[in-house]
Amino acid sequence: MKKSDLNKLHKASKVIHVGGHPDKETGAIMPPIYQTSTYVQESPGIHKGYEYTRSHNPTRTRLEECLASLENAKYSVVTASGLSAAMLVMHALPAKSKILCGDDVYGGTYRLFTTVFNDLHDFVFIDTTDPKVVEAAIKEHKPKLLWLETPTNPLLKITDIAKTTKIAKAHKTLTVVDNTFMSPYFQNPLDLGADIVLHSMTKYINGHSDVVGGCLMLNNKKLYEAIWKLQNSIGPSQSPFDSWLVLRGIKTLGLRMEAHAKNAMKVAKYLEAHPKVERVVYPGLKSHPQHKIAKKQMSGFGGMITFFLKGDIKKCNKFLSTVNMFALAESLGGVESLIEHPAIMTHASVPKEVRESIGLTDNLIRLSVGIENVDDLIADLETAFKKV
Ligand code: P1T
Repeated sequence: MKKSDLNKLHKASKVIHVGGHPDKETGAIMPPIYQTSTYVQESPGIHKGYEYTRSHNPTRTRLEECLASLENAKYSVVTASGLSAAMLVMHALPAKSKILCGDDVYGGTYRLFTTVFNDLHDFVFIDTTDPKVVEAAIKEHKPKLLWLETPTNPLLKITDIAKTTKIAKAHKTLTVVDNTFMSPYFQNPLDLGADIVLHSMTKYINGHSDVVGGCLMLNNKKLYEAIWKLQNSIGPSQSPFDSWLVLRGIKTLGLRMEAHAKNAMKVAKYLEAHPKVERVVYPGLKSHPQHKIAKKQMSGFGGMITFFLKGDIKKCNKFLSTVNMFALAESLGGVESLIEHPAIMTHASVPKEVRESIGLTDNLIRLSVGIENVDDLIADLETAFKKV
């Protein structure tokens, strides 16, 4: 198929056909893993577009094409992890840039910004769910960049991407959206005005908890070239085998996301009705403070649920070590269900007083609802509730 025709396909077809063309040399329907570090040149500088795998690799190129088409982007850079994708964005900014960042982001992102890049840039953390707060902060700080995670990890707060990027654009502030929790299947921030979309491919995009990877998608050629040069100079490129695994995993993205969302809605409703639960946060519930915005900018509500157990950290520990089918582990977005305690696990690098100021308390439990039979998942939670 022609590239222009491929881009017109629905997402469920794009994940299979963009970057999924048969191998030209052999007709192999599955992409070869170009497990090579270098490429033979005809004469110095004359080659087939590939010189060295840190710079480019044909297996990774296929994945980049697929991802770009899913986010309606012209360009895509596939990296060795979600955090190395974030690192490239940080290096692409002039030193001493002011950066406004959402106050609830993945703990590793918070650690990257407040430790590794703290001397290079100047970070201000704000609640991005209120456009008025964003506008006031942009006017006060005149930032180069606004960093949004929506929904956030782990509080699932939602920022109105269209409204917020409009404000940022009016002040010449670039916006990055970490779209990991929605995957490109349920949300496309570039269409809503964002300049860069970031994903941890470790999560839904790969979907099988067997790869660490990240990616950036964007439409600005100059910015893309700057980011690609950084990737080539610093070296956090994804290995051909890992790119191949993601190409394999991404084929079922649509099916998986629909199943995650369907299960999560049932689990969220079950939790909301449970007497031992203080509060449930799921974008699909009417009780979610930004449910209307979620409906407007997302085509599904995803598979992540956060809930507050009635009781203290001891009760949480008991609950977390009693569940069986929900595996107690960091990460999310795989076919299997996971459960974790952000204060002790994924967000331990966020100081306790900062966690508590944003409502990330010790009785908060995060679920990544998998695609198993939902009755089995609910039965597992019920057994654990009976023990606390
Ligand atoms: O783990 P890595 O591929 O480097 O991605 C980092 C990252 C970036 N953005 C978001 C929203 C994330 O959730 C993550 C990684 N998160 C976990 C490992 C976790 O359990 O929340």
